Amino acid sequence: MTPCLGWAANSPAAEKADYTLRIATGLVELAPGHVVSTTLYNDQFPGPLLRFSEGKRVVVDVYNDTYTPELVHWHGQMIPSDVDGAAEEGSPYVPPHAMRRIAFTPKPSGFRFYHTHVVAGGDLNRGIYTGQVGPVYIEPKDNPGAYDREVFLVMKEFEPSFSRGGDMAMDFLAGEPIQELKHIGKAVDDEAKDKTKGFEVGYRLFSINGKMLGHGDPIRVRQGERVLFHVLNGSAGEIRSLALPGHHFRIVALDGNPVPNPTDVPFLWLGTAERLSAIVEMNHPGVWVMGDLADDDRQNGMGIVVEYAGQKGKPRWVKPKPYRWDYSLFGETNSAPAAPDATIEMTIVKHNSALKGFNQWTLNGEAFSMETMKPAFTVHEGRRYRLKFRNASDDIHPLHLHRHSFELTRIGGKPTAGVIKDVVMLGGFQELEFDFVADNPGPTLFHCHQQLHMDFGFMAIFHYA
Ligand SMILES: [Cu+2]
Repeated sequence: MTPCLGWAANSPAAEKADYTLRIATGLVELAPGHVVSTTLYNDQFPGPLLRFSEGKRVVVDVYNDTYTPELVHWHGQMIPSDVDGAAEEGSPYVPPHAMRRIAFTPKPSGFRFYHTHVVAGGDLNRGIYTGQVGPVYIEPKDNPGAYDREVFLVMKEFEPSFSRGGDMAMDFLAGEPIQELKHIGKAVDDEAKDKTKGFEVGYRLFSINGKMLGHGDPIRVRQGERVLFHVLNGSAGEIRSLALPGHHFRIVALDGNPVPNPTDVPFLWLGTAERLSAIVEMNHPGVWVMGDLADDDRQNGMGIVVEYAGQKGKPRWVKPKPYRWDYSLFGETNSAPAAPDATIEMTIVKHNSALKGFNQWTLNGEAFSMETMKPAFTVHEGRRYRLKFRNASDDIHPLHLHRHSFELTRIGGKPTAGVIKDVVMLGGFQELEFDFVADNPGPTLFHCHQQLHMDFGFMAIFHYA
């Protein structure tokens, strides 16, 4: 018999909760002239940093003080479906003005996070458009600790609105577009009745740890210090970059999982919901803007000041030279991944403006239906599956698999091994392959983490036979 690790109840049991999360509307003072009203965890943004210990069971009471049902998803953890926090997997909602107690055994160790998992659709006051995002750190059983201290950074936009067309960076991923995928995309565009592009979401205000650039405390460092940054892209749909002029980032973990080949990069790229852990050796004294490469976004708040001890003056920004973000850099150089037992192919297609001005997304010709929640794929426990994604759209998709980690096996046209993640960016008109082992029975959601994509078709359920 499988031990039951997760359980849920509507009334508090005799046991005391280890953590309490309270979902309610509140204010975030991003800067003195910019106080936003949104839904928060424990009246703060980001939500409190929850430090769990790997393998030590936790009890969390989730209070919902709003008027709508909510869900807290434990992103990147291998826990049962009923506590994972996705309605599509059968997790119960936390009803309005009610409490739900959940318990689970956190794993694996590393940098994870929690966030709401409700459908926002066209409502920009729902889902991850709100402030319902918080970091989780699961302490490993043993910690190598080759750094002096840790700093957690949550990158997040506020004040969303719809527009036609976006301005997101699209050409920074390694690999080239595939002609056949371009042809599929073009054929779909040509057949569409509506030729206009669907809505995209833009933002007015940007922040790191809930403060616009220049308005929070600077990160104060000393020369020679090694700082381990844990960076989370807590956006509902934006891709973020982060540079610290004159410094390199040594990538040590992706989505909380140590990489086989820690490598220096000039700056970071993070798709929606991705996490990066990187060590920066503070060897270039000054007062610096650590910020996003997108000038508008940085000027509207997406940055934080790094100040060396004894240094004064206006924070300086220097735009770094562009380079291609290549996940395979961090992978094994001399070994191949294990062979899969089966391969599942998914072709991703965008139907411009097909749903009242919103783009509709299909996987192998089918848009996910919230009404039927029909599982799309069946897996057998213990088997290894290779998922092959073919993106017939020009958008970058941060692909996310719940309750399992996956190993990248091919990306940007290159084979790789050993990079373990739970979100990965798939480039426009590109292909990508990852493997996962079906080792956590229960309904398992797969979706694009771009809220606008997942809400309009880009989801599927894996069901264990
Ligand atoms: Cu997407």
